[in-house]
Amino acid sequence: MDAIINAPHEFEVTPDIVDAYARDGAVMLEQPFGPEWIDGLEQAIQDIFRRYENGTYPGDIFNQDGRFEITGAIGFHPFVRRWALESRAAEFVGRVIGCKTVRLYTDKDIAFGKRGTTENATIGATSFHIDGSAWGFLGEHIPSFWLALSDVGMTKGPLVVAAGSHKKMDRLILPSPNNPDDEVAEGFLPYAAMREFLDRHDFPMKIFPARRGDVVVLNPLVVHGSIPMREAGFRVALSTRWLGEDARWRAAPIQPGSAPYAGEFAEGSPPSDEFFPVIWDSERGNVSKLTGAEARHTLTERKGKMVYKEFSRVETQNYAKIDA
Ligand SMILES: O=C(O)CCC(=O)C(=O)O
Repeated sequence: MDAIINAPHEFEVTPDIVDAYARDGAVMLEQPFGPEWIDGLEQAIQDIFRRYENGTYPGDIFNQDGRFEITGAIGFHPFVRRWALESRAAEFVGRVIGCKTVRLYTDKDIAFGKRGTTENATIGATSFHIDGSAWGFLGEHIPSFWLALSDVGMTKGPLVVAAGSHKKMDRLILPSPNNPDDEVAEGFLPYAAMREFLDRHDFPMKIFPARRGDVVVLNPLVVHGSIPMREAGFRVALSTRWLGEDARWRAAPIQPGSAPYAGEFAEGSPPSDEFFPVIWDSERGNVSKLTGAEARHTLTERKGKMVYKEFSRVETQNYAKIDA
């Protein structure tokens, strides 16, 4: 069955894609998966949402102001897990970021959904942020692999990226739910620095309207967010996180992203095989079955209530021209 799902689709990561990722910190892969994967993933996300609504989802879902976030779908749903471990996702990651070994950043997947209504369609935008400051690892090889599971056109909350911002991010700007009164660990800046950073550099803003099945790969240091929904309806994208070769554990006192493993690894150590099994390597291809990756998925971190408050927001629409 894997062969059937993977076979008819011959997507290849070209040198242009690799160059655009290195230059902009984000690149689109157009339709890299066969339709069976996309249909199955969309179905799985709908299943999860239904179970959440009827009270049988074992985790929790952030669901507020027309926006929902399903975390841990890989741990919960066999089809999503199968896609993560057996599709070409890990290979595409490795080829885009230039790594020979790719591991799953276990438990860090989030499906970002927005639901606009006719009364108030202008909702649900993701404020500008970088992903890297929320992770328990430091490194450039910790990309997000954002896969549209509905059309995410210009009016349906597309991603927007400050192109090239990853190259200027010498200290990591903390995410907006970080309390500004908390002490800021060495090497980080409070979220308040985001606006000043964007104003100082005046990066070109690149919007990625996507068709269902398109992927955007994001560097962990690139500033990105999404435009508000401007049309009633629904959009959803599954963002999975991966680890390449330079990721090193940092036991820094950092916010939610570094849990639940905090304290379990030595500062500076590479991802352990037990928690973050190798999914793909360039010589053997997909090795998830050999590395026991199937066994290593939990909803441990995600069992708690999913609530968060943003202390301040840098709104994407103040920087990206969306009327064109
Ligand atoms: O889809 C969105 O609105 C946000 C996605 C995002 O920030 C991510 O994948 O890291």
